[in-house]
Amino acid sequence: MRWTVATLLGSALVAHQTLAEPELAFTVEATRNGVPIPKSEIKLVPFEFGRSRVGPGTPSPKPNVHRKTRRANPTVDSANWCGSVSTTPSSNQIKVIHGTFAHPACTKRIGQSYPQAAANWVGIDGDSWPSAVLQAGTVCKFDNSTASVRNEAWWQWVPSGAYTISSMPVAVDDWFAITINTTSTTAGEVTVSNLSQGHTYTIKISSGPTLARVNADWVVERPYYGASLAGFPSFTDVWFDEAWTTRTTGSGLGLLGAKQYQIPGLCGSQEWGNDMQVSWAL
Ligand SMILES: *[C@@H]1O[C@H](CO)[C@@H](O)[C@H](O)[C@H]1NC(C)=O
Ligand SMILES: *[C@@H]1O[C@H](CO)[C@@H](O)[C@H](O)[C@H]1NC(C)=O
Ligand SMILES: CC(=O)N[C@H]1CO[C@H](CO)[C@@H](O)[C@@H]1O
Repeated sequence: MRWTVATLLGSALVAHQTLAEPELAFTVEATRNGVPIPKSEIKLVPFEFGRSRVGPGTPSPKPNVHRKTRRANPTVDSANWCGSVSTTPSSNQIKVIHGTFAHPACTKRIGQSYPQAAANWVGIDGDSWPSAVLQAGTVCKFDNSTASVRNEAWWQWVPSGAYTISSMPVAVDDWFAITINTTSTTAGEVTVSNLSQGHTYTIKISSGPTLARVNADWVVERPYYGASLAGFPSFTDVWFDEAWTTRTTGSGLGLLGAKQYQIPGLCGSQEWGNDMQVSWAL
């Protein structure tokens, strides 16, 4: 199955009037326990994320007293990202990034507006390279004050629109593995797997917005819907494990010493060796 901006993004374009939609061409394959899922059963739908690059924030002048850092990582406040970013020089780019996490249980947060959403993802760029982000993960959403939670898998190559992988069911505590394997700054393969159940979706993108491949991201995000930030729900701690990258030369990047983004009053993260905990209570 093959979609292009012209065929699939028609409705997304309406929701993303503030964003240019560069050419995005991709195909999708899926398996369950190694057996191909028929193309007729593979469903992706545009999802109204706005942008996922990191929002405005200022460097924290001093450590947040509420953040029980195991390591003395640099911290930065953000409007929308909670988690870790490791950065590599442009002379030694990231090729593959990987991470695992369990999809959290989300609950509506009193005092936050609707929709509320929290997105857990692994991705490349969006920090020191703000022009593009290639990312994939899961999200919990409360559409409005009466709707119950929806848990979904998704991927996005910002600034193109996001896609919900609506045929991939997601349940609380399901373990997900994300691998993004770029073959160039404009092409790559995104793999989203529910480890125990054996669902694997592979999205092969032959053309996307240009990455710099300098930021490795493991993030829980307060997404934008159109131009507005979603409300941010509460969620059980998200632990990113098996965090690694490969690079053009030498060893890859992990979480050690990574910059920690936090959303003041809404969530924080801390590194524990090469694992990272994101908590709404930090
Ligand atoms: C909120 O949810 C209710 C019930 O599901 C629905 O009827 C209504 O249209 C929704 N409102 C908005 C603004 O999405
Ligand atoms: C990434 O893709 C390349 C080229 O297809 C392949 O040789 C390599 O094994 C892949 N790496 C991972 C970690 O999937
Ligand atoms: C949707 C789906 O297939 N979910 C499965 C993911 O893996 C867990 C085990 O961790 C299963 O319980 C889920 O059914």
